[in-house]
Amino acid sequence: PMGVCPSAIMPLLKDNFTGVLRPWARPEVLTCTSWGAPIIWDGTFDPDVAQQEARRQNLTIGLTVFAIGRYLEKYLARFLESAEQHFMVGQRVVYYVFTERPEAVPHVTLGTDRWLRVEHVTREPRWQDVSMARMRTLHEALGGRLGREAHFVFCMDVDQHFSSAFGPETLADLVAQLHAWHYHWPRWFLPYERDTRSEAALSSEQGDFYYHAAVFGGSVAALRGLTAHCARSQLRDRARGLEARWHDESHLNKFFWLHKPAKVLSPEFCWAPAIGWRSEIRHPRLLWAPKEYKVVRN
Ligand code: 2GW
Ligand code: MN
Repeated sequence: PMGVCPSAIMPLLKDNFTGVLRPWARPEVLTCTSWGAPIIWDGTFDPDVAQQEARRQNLTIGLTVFAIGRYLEKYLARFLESAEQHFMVGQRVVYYVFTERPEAVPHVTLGTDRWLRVEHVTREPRWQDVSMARMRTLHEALGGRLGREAHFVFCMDVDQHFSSAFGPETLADLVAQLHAWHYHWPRWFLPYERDTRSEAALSSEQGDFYYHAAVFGGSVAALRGLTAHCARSQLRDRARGLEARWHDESHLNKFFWLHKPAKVLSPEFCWAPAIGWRSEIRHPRLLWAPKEYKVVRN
């Protein structure tokens, strides 16, 4: 859904972390949602304003990532090393790595006021459950030390790496990521769960965008609500013998339909190089690793 921001909601496109946004700087893409949330594209925000505002608030930003089974050796080191180069540089950052093998977590040299905590989790036998169990584990972590020490948290997949600055311009109470493969499709075509028996179901008249579960974030309180909703919905589906089409991502999309994100990140913030060149993708910040399902899925 491309188009220029309706002028009636332009005055709302301002937040602490971005100052006054410049949605007109990118007339070829949609820079705000129908409910007035900014969609952050390269050129529409001032990273220095965001940086100063985050410093002024003396924020601690959490970044959670799961590395279970072969994903640990395959992806974790590059994810963390690239985050050191590009994720919230200049802010206080705490990484939370969830794994069943804490001793195998690679040593990564951290910058000043950047911390890494390793949390032990048990491994789910089915791969679908490895992904879905994250919601419950995150909910518990947000209710514990992570929730006490961070103001804002991003939750990410590990099979990707940062390629350029991912800074405090991305912060808001509830943040959703446009899915690189689906941002330009009409909504009836989006891969939402359509089985009306599922808690994740969306009808053809529902859904704003298709969001990617590889990146979501927000305040601790908002993420407590998000993770509780998704974990509960997954359990209810399971009790009825159902599993949503894209697992936790389907439930996340239902949550964001019911609770609109305060900020939306353009696909530049989580880009899939396999898509190839697109004129509107000026400045990718996080890149998917190539999919090697046969190697890692069992
Ligand atoms: C998951 C699926 C198949 C085989 C292995 C795994 C797996 C995932 C694993 O063995 N170990 C592991 O740590 N994970 C974690 O779950 C890891 O953090 C990974 O990035 C995340 C999601 O799995 P992933 O990246 O293989 O799934 P994608 O890239 O196809 O992701 C989308 O769809 C998923 C649901 O099917 C999730 O919603 C994910 O957030 C989406 O990006
Ligand atoms: Mn992934």
